Amino acid sequence: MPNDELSKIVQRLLLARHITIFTHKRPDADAIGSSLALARALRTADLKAAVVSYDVVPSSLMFLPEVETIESNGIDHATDLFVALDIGNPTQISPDLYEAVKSNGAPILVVDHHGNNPKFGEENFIDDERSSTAELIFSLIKELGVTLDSEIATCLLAGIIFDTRGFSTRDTTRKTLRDTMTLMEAGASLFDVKRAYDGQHRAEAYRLWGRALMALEQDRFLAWAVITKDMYAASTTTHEDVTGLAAFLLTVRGVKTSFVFTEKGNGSVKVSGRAVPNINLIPLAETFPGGGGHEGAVGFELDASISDSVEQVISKFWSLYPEGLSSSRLRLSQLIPESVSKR
Ligand SMILES: [Mn+2]
Repeated sequence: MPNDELSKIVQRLLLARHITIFTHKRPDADAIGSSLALARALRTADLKAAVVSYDVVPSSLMFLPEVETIESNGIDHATDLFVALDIGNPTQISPDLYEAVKSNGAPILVVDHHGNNPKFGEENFIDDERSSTAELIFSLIKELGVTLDSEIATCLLAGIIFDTRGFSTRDTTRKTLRDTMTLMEAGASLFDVKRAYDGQHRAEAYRLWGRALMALEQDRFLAWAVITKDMYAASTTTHEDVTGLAAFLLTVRGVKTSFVFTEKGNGSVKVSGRAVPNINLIPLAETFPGGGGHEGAVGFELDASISDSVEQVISKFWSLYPEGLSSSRLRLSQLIPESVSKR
């Protein structure tokens, strides 16, 4: 029962003298929002707590209260308890950070909502039916007996809104919406957080998306796009600017699954996959190195050329998943007027 796990976690937190919270590499709003909310709640309960991230916090998350308190220069020696948040697998932790955690040696408590979590903590509060780690941290903060303030509420609401893509994922439940209402009553602004969600990308990111979308491919209910090294190099984009394109491809009419292939500097190819409810991409992701995530949102890498990667992933996809209703193959790039597609 998750509730037994929850009370064990709370007991451990109450007995700790210095708690350090960390999350996955390339942290997102759920990772950072949940961490900041928990740290503030623990401090409200007169416990000593810090958030550490060796990775840069995306500029789009700078609106989060107390984001400036996140430490990037190592773990406090006094740490006697770690909390690992939103980490579906230890491979998603920055190697330097994980080494520092292990050499410190303090126990790790895991709070997460990824279904394939190997439970790598001494205690594990994991519920893959929750939309976000923020929902779990909300339960934890209630169990701690800490009253919500607008800062905690804003951080938790950010986790919920970003991870549910604005309340549009299957795991957005009535509980998610009830939590949202409670967070709004505590002072979080749905409008401000949703504006931050919608405003994640710079113009430069959309220019890159535009180049990728010019060559968008569709086969039945599958759509994919490619970002080559050259496209990447031609702009000043970063990983942060590519995030969101795969989810955007799901908005193409009739599309149920999407992939974005990004060619990296070292020659490997990073793949982001997104799917609508009832298509579980985890089995596909797990056939490739570093593969994992949620049913509808996975990532993995291939050590192959971009065209080989596309070929491998697409053929693997059709071998694992039933075909769609329509069998007609449509290349969207053929629909783009020549004068436009040559630009
Ligand atoms: Mn999450």
